[in-house]
Amino acid sequence: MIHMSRRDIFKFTGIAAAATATGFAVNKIMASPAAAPIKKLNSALPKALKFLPAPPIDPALTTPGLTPLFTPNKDFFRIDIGNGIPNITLDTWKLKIGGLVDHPAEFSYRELTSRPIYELDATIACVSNEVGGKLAGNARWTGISLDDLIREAGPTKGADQIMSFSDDGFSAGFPIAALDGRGAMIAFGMNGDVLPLENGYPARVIVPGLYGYVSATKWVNRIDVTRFDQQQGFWIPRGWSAKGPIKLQSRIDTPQGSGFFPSAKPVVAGKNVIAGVAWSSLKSIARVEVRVNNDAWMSATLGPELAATTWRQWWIDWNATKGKSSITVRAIDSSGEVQTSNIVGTVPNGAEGWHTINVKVS
Ligand SMILES: Nc1nc2c(c(=O)[nH]1)N[C@H]1C(S)=C(S)[C@@H](COP(=O)(O)O)O[C@H]1N2
Ligand SMILES: [Mo]
Repeated sequence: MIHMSRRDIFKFTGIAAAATATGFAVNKIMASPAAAPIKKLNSALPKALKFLPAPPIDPALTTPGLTPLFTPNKDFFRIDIGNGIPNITLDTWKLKIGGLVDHPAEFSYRELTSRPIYELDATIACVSNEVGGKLAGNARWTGISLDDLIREAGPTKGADQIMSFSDDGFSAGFPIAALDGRGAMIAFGMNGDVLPLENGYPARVIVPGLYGYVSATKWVNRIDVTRFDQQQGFWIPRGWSAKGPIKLQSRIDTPQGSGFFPSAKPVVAGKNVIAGVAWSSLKSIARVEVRVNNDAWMSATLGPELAATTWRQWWIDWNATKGKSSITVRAIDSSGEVQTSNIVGTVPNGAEGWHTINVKVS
């Protein structure tokens, strides 16, 4: 199993993304034919039939350093296998549904977007996210029901996997059992805008509760109903698990640990706030606990819950005393599962362990 390849690719992608941010790669993308329909579409995100309620006031507005409830599209993490963004023109783009089905089908963008559209709040995460890492984001997605599309296609007996494909060479497979009403969708929109090119324009798969590498195909153009024992998604032969439910994780956003961030904002003795986010697969975050040094665990205040499958912000006051302190967080889900302290690496199915930061208080 080649574990490093994924990591290397991510590094590469990170560099590519950074280059984009500085404008280096942007010209190339903008010059491609795909750029034209993007502009046209930006004013024409199909309207949802079913809107979610307006989001609550974001606690991040009053807690400096806390991750926003919704991740702005421009700040959303980005993970690609490094083959670039397929050159897609909306007029010719099609989504094909096939494989082990009675009624294979093919849809144009117009056909897909004239189906009932709804909104979904979901946090997506990368299996490569280290404990305390930033490879997770929360968005209000706009799209159509994947459950319905596949039901209409009529999976044949024995089929157990939904495989999606894109022209960059990526593919991802997840259990057909996840089409259980949790809201799996073909998404066209993200946080009120047409999907950004980087995040899968014109359409991507979103399945709440599953890591991106098994589900969240961007620039999707084909979905096959298959079997796990016959077909594998891109990352599976490269050392990653065939099944990838998101693990229970929590992260401290503020203060910043002095180890990771040499330039971390200094912590001044006295009243401070410790804050961050916590998320799980399909269960609500019921409690978040924080421990300073070897003191007792304290329960943090939880932010609003958008859905069981979105992250939850948390925060707690901290009266910091001069010297070095270590701060640890752990989450407890609605079934009572306590995030484990056992340290597990990202390979093969996601990191485990508590996020601890060390801060110097002066
Ligand atoms: N076509 C395509 N889709 C993809 C990928 C990819 O490399 N190519 N990466 C996947 C992985 S590993 C993750 S974690 C998510 C990340 O989605 P984002 O880049 O929108 O954050 O996209 C998934 N979909
Ligand atoms: Mo990922």
